[in-house]
Amino acid sequence: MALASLLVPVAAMAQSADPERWQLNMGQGVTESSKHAYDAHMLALWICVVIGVIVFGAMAFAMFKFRKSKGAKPDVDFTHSTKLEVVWTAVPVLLLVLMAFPATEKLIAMYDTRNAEMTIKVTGYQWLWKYEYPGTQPGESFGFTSRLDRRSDEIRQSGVDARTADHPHYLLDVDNPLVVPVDTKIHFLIQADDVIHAWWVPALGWKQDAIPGITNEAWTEIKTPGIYRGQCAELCGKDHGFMPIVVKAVSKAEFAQWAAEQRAKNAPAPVAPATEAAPAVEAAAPVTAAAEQNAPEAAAQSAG
Ligand SMILES: [Cu+2]
Repeated sequence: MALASLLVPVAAMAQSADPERWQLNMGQGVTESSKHAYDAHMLALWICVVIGVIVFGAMAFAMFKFRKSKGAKPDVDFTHSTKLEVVWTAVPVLLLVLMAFPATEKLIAMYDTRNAEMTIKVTGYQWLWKYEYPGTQPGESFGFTSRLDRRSDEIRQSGVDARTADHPHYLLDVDNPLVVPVDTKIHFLIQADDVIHAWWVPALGWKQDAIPGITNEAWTEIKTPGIYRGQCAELCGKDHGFMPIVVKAVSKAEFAQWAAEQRAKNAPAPVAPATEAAPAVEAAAPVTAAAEQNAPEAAAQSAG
């Protein structure tokens, strides 16, 4: 009973996409792309299992059936078998071709960013992420930076063993998570400002390099609301391990409300009343006129 009550908060905190202790297989994730990656992985895995059973079964059978104690004699004249060589070349080629068809189809789907409903710009910095939500109207765009949470930072700099520090998401938490709506095709534009980083959230099923001077694309459509964690996946300097990614997928209504709050926060300060601004304009005018008057003189001087 006591154990059960201990486990409940842990289970409530865990998201569908979080890895479990002793998990052997890859996670299924929460998007179409991650499902595709999982399916491709399972197809390859089962083909490997069948090959493994056949090859090791044949070896075991041969070793047991034709053993020396049963009077087996080695065939010292055997050099090669053309028939066998054709078979063991053709079978792997066929298998690879068979696997290439679904893999190519999935890869094309993974890069098809058409018909996205919204765009998010991701920029990698040493060592934080910047997220921008570009809008079509003035005042609609907003953005913010997302860096390692203070608690993780304190633990890592304190020198204590992090396993004793009681932080459920040590080094996998940020101050400002990337908030996205569920059931929405989101187009990502990914780049970097200094060195190469890589934006990677396993539950989304892809990883994209963030390269200075190049804008890479990706897309996602998260089906399940939740918190999905990832990390920079490109060795980008001394704090490479301290620039986690947290994606918070919420309902469309919740996202709209959050976006409105962000826009309000990002809005420029109210314009000063006209009575105060007017003298400044008047004061600027004579200066401009004087500059114009001085201009021919200055030009003559520099020519001379
Ligand atoms: Cu990085």
